[in-house]
Amino acid sequence: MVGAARRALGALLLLAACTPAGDAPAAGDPALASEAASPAVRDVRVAESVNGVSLPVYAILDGGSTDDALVALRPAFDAIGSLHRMEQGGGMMTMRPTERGDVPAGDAVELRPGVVHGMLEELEAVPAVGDTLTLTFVFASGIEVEVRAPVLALAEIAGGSTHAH
Ligand SMILES: [Cu+2]
Repeated sequence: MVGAARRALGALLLLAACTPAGDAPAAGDPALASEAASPAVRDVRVAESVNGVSLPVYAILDGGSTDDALVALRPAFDAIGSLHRMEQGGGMMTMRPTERGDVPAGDAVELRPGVVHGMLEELEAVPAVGDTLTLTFVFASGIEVEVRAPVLALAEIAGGSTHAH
């Protein structure tokens, strides 16, 4: 029953996340983009690894004055950063790498498991709770935002949804 409820919740979250996406226009003229208020990154948190292999990245992305998209997550340490998205397929929610997470102008987008989220994999050393990681969020417009993010216990992260690959 718990599993079914969790899957149903996942489907709702997916719908909520997909509704505003639509056709995001490609990044415009760089000259215009430089005048626009850039997207901002806040509240970045990394969850402890539950499988000893990967760590999901949570954040809130505030859209700037033009539509943009998160296209990469670059760790400042020896690891691979990627973006993941939940997809409905054959009655199951599955996790897939994705190229981008849309960040519409003036909108706040939450990155977390269940919807689009970041993932750190192939780490030389798996960070522990209490560590601080430096990550760069790369946007389609070319804007890069470097942040320092704490590694938190799952219980400390809102929702506390477990996430294993
Ligand atoms: Cu994932």
